[in-house]
Amino acid sequence: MSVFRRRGWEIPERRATAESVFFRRRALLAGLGAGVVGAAAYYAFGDGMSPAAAQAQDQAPDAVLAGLLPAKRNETFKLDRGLTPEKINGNYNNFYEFGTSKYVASAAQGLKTRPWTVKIDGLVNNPAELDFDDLVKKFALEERLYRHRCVEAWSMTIPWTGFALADLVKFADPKAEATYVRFETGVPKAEAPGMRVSWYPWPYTEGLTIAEAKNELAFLAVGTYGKIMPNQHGAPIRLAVPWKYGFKSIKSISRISFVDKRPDTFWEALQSSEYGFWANVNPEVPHPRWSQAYERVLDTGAQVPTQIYNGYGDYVAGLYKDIKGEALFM
Ligand SMILES: Nc1nc2c(c(=O)[nH]1)N[C@H]1C(S)=C(S)[C@@H](COP(=O)(O)O)O[C@H]1N2
Ligand SMILES: [Mo]
Repeated sequence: MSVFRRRGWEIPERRATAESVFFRRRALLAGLGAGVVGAAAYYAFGDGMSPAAAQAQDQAPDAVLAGLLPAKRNETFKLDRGLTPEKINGNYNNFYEFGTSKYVASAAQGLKTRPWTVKIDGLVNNPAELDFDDLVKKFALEERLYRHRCVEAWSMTIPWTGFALADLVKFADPKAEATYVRFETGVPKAEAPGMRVSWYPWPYTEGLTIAEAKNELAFLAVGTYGKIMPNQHGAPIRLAVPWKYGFKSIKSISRISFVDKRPDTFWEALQSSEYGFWANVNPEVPHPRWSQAYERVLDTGAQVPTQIYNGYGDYVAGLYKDIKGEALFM
């Protein structure tokens, strides 16, 4: 367990991530050096939970989900490398609501994931507001081994347990006018020290086209390594769209809206010249500040060539063949 959480700008340079560099630059630009320290003086988190709430959380474990796990592996999805060890993946995360470093696992334990409501709304015939435990019972859970490629050029492999986003789209029964799906993170500010940093466009949001959402690769994950998903990976429910850069895979979702306009996304709102709506992985299109040709594999540290669509072109390349004049790879 990490007891000492460094602030982004204290990370040794070899570990500093592109996103933390960006964070620091924003702080300087905003002239908020002192404010950043203030905003980051949240390390004594945990003060927000009343004894009653803490007790309620103890008494409301993830019993429903636990009863559905482990789910059978869907062998369709093969990896070209080994699985990243659970301990490595669970201690190297990106979850800005809990801070900008990669060591947010212990801060994320302050997130209460029960009760948790997921709202399905917008241009659908079947709007719903479902308790997570009711939602998860409606769908057939399976395990899939996926690669994950962060825009910062590190990657992992992970066994997700969850269900196809396409199944939820079917359940929502979108109207013909619905062309996009918008996702919103439901982490409350009181439980998320990182959200005190006020210049980020909270809440974290993401979006897909309807066609992307119906693609068989798009997955809603509720578990990892055959178990209930740890908070730091985005409990109780997060997206996994492995052909896109990692920031598209939004965590701790509380609202899924079917809309007729391209939704704003957190990273695009923050820096549209660097992080776009499409964000499909492509080794030949560099990020404005670094190459995307290679990726550092978590655990082994090996530098391996990145693949177009992160190796999932057979599934998704067809989605983009008729789209012209769009920045599909940033
Ligand atoms: N709500 C929310 N979702 C998020 C993020 C975040 O900061 N907040 N970070 C994204 C990024 S950049 C990555 S690489 C992945 C990391 O997932 P992991 O921590 O499970 O590896 O989550 C994505 N989803
Ligand atoms: Mo990322």
